[in-house]
Amino acid sequence: MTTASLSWQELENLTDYQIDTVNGLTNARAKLRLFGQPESNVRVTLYRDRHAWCPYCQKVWLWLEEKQIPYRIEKVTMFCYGEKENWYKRKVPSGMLPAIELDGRIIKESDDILLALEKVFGALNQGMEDRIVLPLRQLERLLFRAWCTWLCYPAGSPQQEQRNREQFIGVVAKVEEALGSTPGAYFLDSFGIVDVIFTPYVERMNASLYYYKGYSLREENPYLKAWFAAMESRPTYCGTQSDFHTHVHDLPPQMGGCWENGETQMLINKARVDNGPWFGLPDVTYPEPENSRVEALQRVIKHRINIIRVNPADDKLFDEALRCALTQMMTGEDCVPPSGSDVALRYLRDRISVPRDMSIYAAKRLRESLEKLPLLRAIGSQNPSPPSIDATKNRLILSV
Ligand SMILES: N[C@@H](CCC(=O)N[C@@H](CS)C(=O)NCC(=O)O)C(=O)O
Repeated sequence: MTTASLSWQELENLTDYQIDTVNGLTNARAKLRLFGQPESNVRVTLYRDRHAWCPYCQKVWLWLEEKQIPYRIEKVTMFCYGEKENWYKRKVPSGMLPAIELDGRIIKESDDILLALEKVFGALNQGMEDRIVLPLRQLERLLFRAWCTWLCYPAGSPQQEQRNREQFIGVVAKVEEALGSTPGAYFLDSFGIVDVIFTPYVERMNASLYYYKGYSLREENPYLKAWFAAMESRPTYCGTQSDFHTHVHDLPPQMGGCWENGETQMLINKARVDNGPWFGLPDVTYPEPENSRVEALQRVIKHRINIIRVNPADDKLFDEALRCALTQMMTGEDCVPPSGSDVALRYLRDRISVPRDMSIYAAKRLRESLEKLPLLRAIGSQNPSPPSIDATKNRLILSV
């Protein structure tokens, strides 16, 4: 059944989504986190990237959230997305992220930050320099290097590509062994610092290898699969978690390139991450929360003026198409968008950034509706294939 698009007012009436950014669950929008404590308890400011993308920032972010240390958040632009703020360069001349200010003292380098935080607030179950932690930290760096070698350099020959793959999988076997040697799903007997250290890059490895190499880290390794599921049982991790679509298009400008291997499975995975269906991808496995649609709707409504302004399409045309997509998302009824709006809808589809703009399931719902409309229009069209994504422009929209 097809329906007419709802007005903005009618759409607004369909969402009551709101979160407590300060005292509620982990979220990417907060500028202050108190965990129920008075603001006078704040001793830490975390400087992290505006896009909630930086892996080293995620490590410190997750630690602060797990320990429930009250802190402020200052967001800084990364070099590849714009001008670094002068006020930040005065504090940290290199402009590198993350940094913290702890009792007025600036500390850089994520490991030094965690060491300094541990000294003041105590360890997150285990200390960074505990005898049992150090070899696992080294293993994380080994895995990181094997991943970079496979993903970020052209192999030159199929034999080299195969060697790089085997080298990575060899280190993954060591990670599986470490995970398998403890009674639970985490790296040590209980959740702790080692899980925080592995999280940022293992999440990015899972996304990038699925897309660029056709290799599903999470599905092919039982202990890592259980570890991901255990991490997803923690609201702290879920608040920082990104999706495949965001990661695979954010990584190349950060890493200096990611190399596809062109294999059949890789091509299938790539098409799916870019064009959907996004539900069922191994980027998330906990059940979809009931409020994912109302969250997506609220986030778009809040930023709709900016979203329409930056879209290359005519404002009036895109306004109508966007309301159509939101109507479809909320009512489940097909709403045929105005002709000529396909590129505009996909432009937005490719710029939703998780978790910066919204949570992982809200983004899937929104992407699905933005993609469904061009497909409706494409029935009978001669050229329904979507435009390719320019990763360097895969930025900015909803965040303020
Ligand atoms: N060794 C540093 C690495 C930090 C790092 O590489 N940060 C990147 C972002 S992930 C950065 O600040 N790049 C500068 C920029 O993009 O503005 C640490 O552990 O903190």
